[in-house]
Amino acid sequence: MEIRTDWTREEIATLFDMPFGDLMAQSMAVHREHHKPNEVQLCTLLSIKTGGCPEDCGYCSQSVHADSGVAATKLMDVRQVLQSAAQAKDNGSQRFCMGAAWRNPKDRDMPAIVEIVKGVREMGMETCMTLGMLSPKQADMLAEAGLDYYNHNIDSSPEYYERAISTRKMSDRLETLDHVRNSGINVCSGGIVGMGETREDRVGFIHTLATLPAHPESVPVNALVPVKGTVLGDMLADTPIAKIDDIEFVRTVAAARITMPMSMVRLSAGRESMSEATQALCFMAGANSIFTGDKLLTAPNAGDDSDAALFDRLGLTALQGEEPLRAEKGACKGTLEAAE
Ligand code: SAM
Ligand code: DTB
Ligand code: SF4
Repeated sequence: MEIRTDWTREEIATLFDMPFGDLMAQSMAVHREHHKPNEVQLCTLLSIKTGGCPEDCGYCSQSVHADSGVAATKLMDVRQVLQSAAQAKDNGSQRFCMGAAWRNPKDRDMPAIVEIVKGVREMGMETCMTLGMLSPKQADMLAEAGLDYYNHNIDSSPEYYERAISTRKMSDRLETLDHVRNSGINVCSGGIVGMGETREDRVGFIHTLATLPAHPESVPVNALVPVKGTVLGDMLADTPIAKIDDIEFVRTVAAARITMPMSMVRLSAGRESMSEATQALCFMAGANSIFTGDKLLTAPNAGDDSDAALFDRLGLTALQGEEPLRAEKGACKGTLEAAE
């Protein structure tokens, strides 16, 4: 099957409009062709610098513009981060993802960040960081330290983006993704569903990702965790649009799987309030990665006990340490032959 980066919005809208059973059959077929269908990657998330972020993302508890009660911290001590990473490894995590509530890292932060990447890699886990916007030089420093993935979400359609965030543009986001790609680090980019956006926006969101010059190796699909004191959390609490319809969420996962066949699709934030049946549909539709543990960055996560029980009931197992899909192999670009 050809890996395409020339999807049109119309084609993606057609996927969203399909009878649900037909859409599931198609996404399951694509998933089974390219991935082990019953294996799910386990990732652990750690907030290494929480709160006090100058950006005004309407969904985020860590923005200084939100009144969410999240206290701002300094960058965590390197040793403390490495201790958490060791614990994650013991719990079976394959990837350690670290997030910082920054608009961008300052150059003075880089030595500690580099030390963290090297330390976690030495433990034999894949490393992922999300630190905000990067300069080409910072991306190169992270690549040289051995960072496997950089997470930087496009979050929604270009049209909806500026309704959710005013302090930066979608083009800033795409520029950082370019720097990451050029440095040779694998790209992790996805977004949030359930912010009050329309289906057209969800189509535009998938279209933007699926028409990047190369697909992101990881695509996190978050369901909005509505946090009190954030613009979107409060808006959703006060209006009847409320939570995203479960079937529409599964359709978004299926569209990601079909249009970006080689990518890991991560069922990210929002699982804590998602039924087991909906999560099962997401895995069937092609999601093959989750965050484990009972906390995301600031919000609660499903938790290891409930995940173990769910995996048992669904016959899912943890994906075991495979080589990361390196960007230079071109696995998510061009035809499948290019990946071999
Ligand atoms: N500051 C960095 C940035 O924005 O890229 C890194 C951390 S930021 C918290 C990472 C991602 O988490 C965001 O891009 C967004 O997709 C997701 N996120 C943040 N708050 C969320 C919420 N309340 N519900 C769902 N996803 C959320
Ligand atoms: C992503 O797409 N989801 C993760 C990760 N990238 C860094 C973050 C989810 C954050 C959920 C809200 C919170 O914990 O504050
Ligand atoms: Fe800052 Fe990232 Fe939260 Fe936006 S999503 S306010 S950039 S921490």
